[in-house]
This record gives sequence, C-alpha cells and structure tokens, in this order.
Amino acid sequence: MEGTSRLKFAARLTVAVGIAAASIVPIAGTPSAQAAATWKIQVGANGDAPNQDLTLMLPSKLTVNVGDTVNFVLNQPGAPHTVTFVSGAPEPDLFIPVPGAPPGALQVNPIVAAPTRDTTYDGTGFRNSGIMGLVPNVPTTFTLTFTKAGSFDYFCELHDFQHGNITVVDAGAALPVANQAGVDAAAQQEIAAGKTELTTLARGQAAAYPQGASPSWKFGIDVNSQKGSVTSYFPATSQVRTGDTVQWTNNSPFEIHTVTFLAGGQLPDLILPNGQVNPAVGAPSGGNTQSGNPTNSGILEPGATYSLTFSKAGSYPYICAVHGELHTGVITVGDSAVPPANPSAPVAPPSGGNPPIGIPTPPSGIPSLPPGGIPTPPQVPSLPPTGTIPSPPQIPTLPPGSTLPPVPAPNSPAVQAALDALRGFLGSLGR
Ligand SMILES: [Cu+2]
Repeated sequence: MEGTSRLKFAARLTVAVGIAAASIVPIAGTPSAQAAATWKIQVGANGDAPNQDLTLMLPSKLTVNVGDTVNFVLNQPGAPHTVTFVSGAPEPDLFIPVPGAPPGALQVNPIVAAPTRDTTYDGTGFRNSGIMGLVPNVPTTFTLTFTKAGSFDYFCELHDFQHGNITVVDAGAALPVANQAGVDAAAQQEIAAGKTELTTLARGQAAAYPQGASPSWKFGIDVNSQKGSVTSYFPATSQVRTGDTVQWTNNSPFEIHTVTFLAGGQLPDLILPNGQVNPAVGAPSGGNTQSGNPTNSGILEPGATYSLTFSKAGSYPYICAVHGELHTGVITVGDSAVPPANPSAPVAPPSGGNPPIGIPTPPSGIPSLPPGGIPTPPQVPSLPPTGTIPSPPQIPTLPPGSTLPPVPAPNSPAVQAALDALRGFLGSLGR
C-alpha cells in the first residue's frame, strides 16, 4: 500500500522531471581502482508508519580504506534522494532559471538531476548520484571508489538535514567497523532511533491538537525533525459542529501540502505533461465554505494557513494533492456530534510539548515566497509554452577530475526564496 502510493506518485511526477532530464544518459563508469572492499550505505528509510520517512544516510558515518568502494543504495523505492559531494564548493541550486524564458521560469538543474560519470573520488571535484528514485534512467545505486585518505562530507540535495560522512584511511589501516555486517548494524541503530523519534513526534503533535468543543479549530499539517518527517494532518479525523471553522497550518519548515476536498471527484495530477504545476492543485478554489462542494487550499507553503467553514452536516474526506493517498483526513460535521471536550480550547502549534529533538520551529522564520511568487500558478515555475521543459544544451557529465561547473547565481532574493520553496517542493514529491 505504502509502496504503491509512493510509486504511483513518483510515476506521476516522473513525466515532468523526466522531460527536464530527458537528455540524461546514465553512463556506466569504468571502475578504475582495484576495490579492496565494497561497502553499502542505505539512502533513506521508512519509519514505523507509511506516512513516516527517515531522511538519513544509513549509517551517517562510515570509515573505509583507500581503494575501497562504497555503494550508496536508494532504500525507499519512489522516495527520491541524491548523494552529492561538492568538495567544499557551493551547493548547486536544485532549480535554475529556464534560459531565455521570462523571469520566474525554473527548471530542474541538470547538474543535480544527472549522475556524474566519474566513479572515483579523491576529495576534490563534484560527484553526484543524480536524483535517484525520481528521474528516469538515473540508477538507484551510486558507486564511488575512494582513492585518497581524508574526511568527506556529502548530502542529499532534496532534504535539508540529510548529511553523511565518509572517512577514508590508508590502505591496510584498521577500521572502527571492520565489515558490512557491522555497518548494517549501525544503520539499523540509526533507523531504530529515527523511528522512535518520529513516532514520539507524531504522538506529541497529535496531543497538541486535541479535540474540543470550539467553533474555531486549529489543525496542524506535517511535523518534521532532523531525522525525517511525519506526513499527516493533526488531527487526521475529527468532529466539528455545523457552522464551525477549521484553520489548518502547514508546520513543515520545508514541505508543501494542500487541503483538498474532492467531493467525489478525481484527484488532479500535480504536474501537467508540460512540466507546470497543475493550477487545479496549485491555486486555491471553491471558496471558504464546505458543504459537499469541491474546495482546494492551493499549495500551502511552509507556515501557510487555510480556513474553511463547514455549513452542512455530513462526512467530509479530504486529501493532500501533493502526497496523495498517503496524506488524508476526514471531518465529520454534525449539530451535536462533537465529543466532550478534552482540553477545550484549540491549542497553538506545539513548541514546548515535544521532546527537544531539534524540530525547526514553524511558522516564524520560514522563508515565504515573494508576493505573487511561487508555487501558486500561474506564477509557478512556468515553462515556455512548448509543451516540454526545454533541455539545457548539454548535460554536464563531468569529465574526470573536473570541478563543479559554475552554477547560475540566484539573481535576487525573490529567486532565492523561490528556489528554497521549490527545493522543499521537489523533496516532498515522490512520497
Ligand atoms: Cu501533503
């Protein structure tokens, strides 16, 4: 079920991003070094529930010998990640302006989307898996042979907190963890800790949004830590009275969501074949009253809120048009259906209630989009009306030993804000 929805979702998106990366030809590298040993790192993992994702490199730290090879293996089909080494250079932007298009038109940066060709790494240059699990033809295993001693950090382009480190020591030197079984055990420990953290987080968030008898309700969307995210409405099921108003707040620091009442209709595609965000998803519609009619919040950026008044008794299922079946809720509306109050008043988004696990605090400080900005269509990264995302002239499969090619600098804070939002946007895709 979980796999199905993730894969289905990834498939929907593949169309658009696939076009952007159409000219990417994965090039099998020529293993050069005689691999002394081959190691495996898992990229990403499932949490305890289908809506819980661990965005981690597993294990986060690994020590190998010079000449050893590491396979970075995507661990969640349909949940995209990158493995990216920049050797101290600036992180490339995930989205870049479309050459020749009006300002605001953005495309996936091929430097990020495509894998690099060179399969060896000596601590210099740019090495990147490409967007595994989303872009067609990008292999879901990224292989690097480490040819020089040193301490090398890497990260995922799609997830803010997903970092790892490979420490390379001289050939023959003793390793802290001597075999793959030990490495797997370390990964399992980190997975277990992550699962515990997310489950605790989900429980805390649920408690922060209790049921109560109030005409004015505050609901939360999503909760994150540095280990992963819980993609849920808080509460997911609830009862309110006729005439009550519910206000949702997107508490994620970097992911987008919607609150979409389909009223029996079909979930619209998120991305249109031409690569644009579907305005039917991205833009608000249907007004602010719910009585069995279709309504849509439009894309809710981090910190954004959306309110609906329920004017008629009934049962109203809703869904996030970004995350699909993985992210749903139900509101039951009735004149006397509200259960006895818990803590009566609606509670503000949690700040002190949760364990101190480094949750970024929404909603203040969250970069909001420039006025009239992204990702609400039609201001969304709109592409030229050619029906496809224009491919950049050439996909930089970087020659061995090369350094990161210059990336177009964001030319304004507005563009930077858009890029940040889109990074979260793409990171949230494929679930
Ligand atoms: Cu969602």
